[in-house]
Amino acid sequence: MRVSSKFLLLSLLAEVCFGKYTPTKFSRNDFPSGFVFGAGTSAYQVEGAAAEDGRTPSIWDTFANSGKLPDKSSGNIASDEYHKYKEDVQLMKEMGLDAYRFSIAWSRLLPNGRGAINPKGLQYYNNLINELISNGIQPHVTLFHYDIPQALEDEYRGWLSPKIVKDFKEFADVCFREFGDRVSHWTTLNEANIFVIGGYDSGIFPPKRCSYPYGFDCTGGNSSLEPYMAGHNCLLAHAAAATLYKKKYQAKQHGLIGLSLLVYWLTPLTNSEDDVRATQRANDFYTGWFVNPLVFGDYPDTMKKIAGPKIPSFTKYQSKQLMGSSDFIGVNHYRSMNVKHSQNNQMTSQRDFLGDMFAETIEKRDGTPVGEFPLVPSGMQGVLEYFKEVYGNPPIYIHENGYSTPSNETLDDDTRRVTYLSEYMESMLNAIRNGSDTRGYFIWSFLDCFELFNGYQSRYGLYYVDFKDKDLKRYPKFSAHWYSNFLKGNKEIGIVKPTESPNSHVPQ
Ligand code: IFM
Repeated sequence: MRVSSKFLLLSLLAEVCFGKYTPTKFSRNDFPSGFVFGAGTSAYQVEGAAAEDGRTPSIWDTFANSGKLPDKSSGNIASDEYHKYKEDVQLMKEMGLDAYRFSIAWSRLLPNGRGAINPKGLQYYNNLINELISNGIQPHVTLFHYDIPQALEDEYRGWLSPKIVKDFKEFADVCFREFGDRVSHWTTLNEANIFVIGGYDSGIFPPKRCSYPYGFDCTGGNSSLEPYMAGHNCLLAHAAAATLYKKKYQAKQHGLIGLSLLVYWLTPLTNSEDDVRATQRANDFYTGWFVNPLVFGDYPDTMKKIAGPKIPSFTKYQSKQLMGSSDFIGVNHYRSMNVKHSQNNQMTSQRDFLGDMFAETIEKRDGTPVGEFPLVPSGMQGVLEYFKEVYGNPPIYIHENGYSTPSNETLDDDTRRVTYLSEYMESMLNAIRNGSDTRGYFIWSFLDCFELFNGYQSRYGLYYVDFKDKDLKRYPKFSAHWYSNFLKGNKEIGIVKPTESPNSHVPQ
């Protein structure tokens, strides 16, 4: 049975009237003027059409098509946004989004990683951007989201080679030149820190490089060394692209450019000096690794001391280039961790990147039952205030924040997502009221899509996608209605407290 949006809205209103929910304590008018609310996706996770119109594989295609994910799925079809972008933009418009955050598939635009532009790829992104603009939605574009062209991985091992800097800059140049007249916000790399740790230390992400015992089923690699090399090249590639944008395009295109990271809120497990120090180290290794070079021009001292010669150094020129390279930091925040000091007696050269941290992280759940996505809203305020205090309050966009439910989710499971989102947004508002320069918030994800860890086994979307339906029909979840009401300034229907859920189901 397909349940209409009207039905959902009515049940939602009924819940409010009969007192099952309490109204949200804030409305969008409480946010600074110009604050941007949106939702996001990434190319490989939604586009599909993986082998269509001249696109070539990226490392993510290779990773997914090796059949290693729990459900043996891939993004070959995904949510088919390549063909359904017009429909999706209409849904965004109905929802009232200010902005859509999406990424450009490098290998769709430049199938060889460099050189000839694929005209069909160019056409697709022009169409998507034009459709967004003509519906009043700002495009916030990411250049790299886990999907380097396989051609460059094969040629020189992608992010491990300094050659990537020139190729990334060339790809960025094409994007700025072709799309920059309509794009207000560019992000060079998505979650650079976690992409590198997952891809080159534990090997759980593409390109699956790691060394035993830090990862298994590795495609080759060295977990002690490669994360530092790949991270360094990511920073230099970001700096090269951002400098190009600032010199050649920014004055006429008036956009902004930044880099995004996944940021945990880290707190010591106990008050012991050991745990407090371990927390600072963990912050430096996870976040400072990228943010210190962007703000202060160099890696954190802790990292340099512990990693010694494993961590490359910047020239004076590189350091200067990095410092001016980001107009904003994109923060992807989902989870909070307690940190415990851990002793590691291995020699530096044998320890992996995570071992160099001398810290163990333990997920904080604040009472959320195991099996459910943890709800620790104070983490959002914690992260934003950390940036304010440690990094001099740089402009921040929350690029991702969202709630995952299992794949057998029905629309009526969605009250927990609404609780999560509203409480994290309230926490963000508290940080803004305390002076944080946070300028935008994007829910991950706009619609259900192919997930990094587990294919279609979990769902983050505001829109439910029926992956069993050949048309991949989209259905608004309860959270889609909730967000839409919030965006339209309707305070009363901003639901906070979950009790029972509306009894609507989509076909399974
Ligand atoms: O789906 C991912 C996204 O690609 C990167 N950030 C985390 C999301 C949820 O796991």
